[in-house]
Amino acid sequence: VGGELRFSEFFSHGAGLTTSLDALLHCEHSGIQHICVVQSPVFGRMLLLDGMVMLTEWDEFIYHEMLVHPALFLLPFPRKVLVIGGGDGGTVREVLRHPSIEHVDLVEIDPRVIAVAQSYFPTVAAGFSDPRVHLHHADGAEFVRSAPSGFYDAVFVDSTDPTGIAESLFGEAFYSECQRVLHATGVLALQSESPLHPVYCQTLPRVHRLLRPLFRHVASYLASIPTYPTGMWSFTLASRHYHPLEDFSPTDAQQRIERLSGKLRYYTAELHRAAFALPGFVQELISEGLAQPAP
Ligand code: AG3
Repeated sequence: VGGELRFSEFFSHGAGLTTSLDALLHCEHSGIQHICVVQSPVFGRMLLLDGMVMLTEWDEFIYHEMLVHPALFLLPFPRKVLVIGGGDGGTVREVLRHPSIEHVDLVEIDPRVIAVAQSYFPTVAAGFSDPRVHLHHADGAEFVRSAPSGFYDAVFVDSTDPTGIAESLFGEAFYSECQRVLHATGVLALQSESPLHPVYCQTLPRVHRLLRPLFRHVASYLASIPTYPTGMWSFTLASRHYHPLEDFSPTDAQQRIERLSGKLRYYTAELHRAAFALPGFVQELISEGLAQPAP
């Protein structure tokens, strides 16, 4: 329609997400990637990196709560956390809700993402001013290589898709460094793309193949994130010590949820268990991937 602003992200052959836009608020090339902020009538402000939706004001709570809380409620007393990527601050915001947290390292390769999030998404980037948070402008894969062994209780990988700058964050060497920097009872949680995506559905089985030799327990769970490609999103949790369901106490989690700072909108103690129940095709995707020889 004449002059109307629109945004689309296609995951395949013209299939994907489209919205009209009220405004284009910010656009730049940071030297690493295109960073844009647009305003949509339903999704609110949207953060786009190279034309891909990283978050929207409307549904970011789902992604950030589900990346963080299944792992942190599995740990009885999480204190030290590493976040790789996540320059918008949403993951850090969720981590800081837990009163036991003492130290958070955030490693973001593109400082412009942090700056743009601070100006346009103040409620998402809220945690950056907290004294427990330490920002590092570095490549995540390089940062973990030089981090001390056994230091972190939890590591979160809040990456973009497994291509370009984020590719190393889906590799064997990176995962083995993540395991090394984690305490023996620590937990790794990462976003593992959509099991319905025509190309990136292979990320989930690949992640299992790479993590199984490193961690005793590896399990994935799902959440619906309507503004991400296909709307169905997977996360994967790995630990040498804790089983994501057998070692999870819903009554303990419920008591801790009541003591969190702020109110959760998606994650509940019941949902923790429910999210790990995988549809048949996702179970098959993972087990077929495990049957294949390592790439
Ligand atoms: N991490 C990006 C998820 C991948 C979305 N992919 C896409 N739109 N093609 C989100 C960062 C939020 N902290």
